[in-house]
Amino acid sequence: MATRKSKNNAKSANRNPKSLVAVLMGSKSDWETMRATSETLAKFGVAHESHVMSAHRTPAWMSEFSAKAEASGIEVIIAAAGGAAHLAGVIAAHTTLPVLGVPMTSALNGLDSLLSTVQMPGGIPVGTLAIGKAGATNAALLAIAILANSRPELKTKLREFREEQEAKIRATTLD
Ligand code: RP5
Repeated sequence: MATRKSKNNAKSANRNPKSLVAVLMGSKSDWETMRATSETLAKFGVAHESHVMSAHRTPAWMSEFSAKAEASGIEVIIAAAGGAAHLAGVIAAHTTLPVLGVPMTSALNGLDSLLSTVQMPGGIPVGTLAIGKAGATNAALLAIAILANSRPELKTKLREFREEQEAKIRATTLD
């Protein structure tokens, strides 16, 4: 018990009191993909924190973190998992904050992760993004869009980002 407590305290030290978004993932193996979430949030200047946190390997910590997230200033939780991907759904059960799920690629090419994340029974929503890196990037953009409802500066940055994408496509030439 003492060991578990000291581990949790060590994890608490990694908390950023300014975080608006928590990026959680079931395994370090998800980080290669979820780095895109963190990088996108950073590009928009959104304070966030990323943790490996598992619904089945650290259930107590996951429950505590998600139950206390809102009180600690978090406004959106992004949860990524692969396989029998219950992380986002279980987190959503502990909070009324918006929870965005990102299905990781897996032994079944992410289809198991997608269905496990997206098929929440009515009542406890998880906004589910695409499998893999596209979903990781879009989870950050959707979190930013949620935050932008009350932050005009973020809305401006989002509009500029859309304009950049449009300019790139319009400038595209083919051989
Ligand atoms: C899930 O199982 C994780 O989210 C990860 O996508 C998958 C495999 O985990 P590892 O075996 O790589 O730790 O819990």
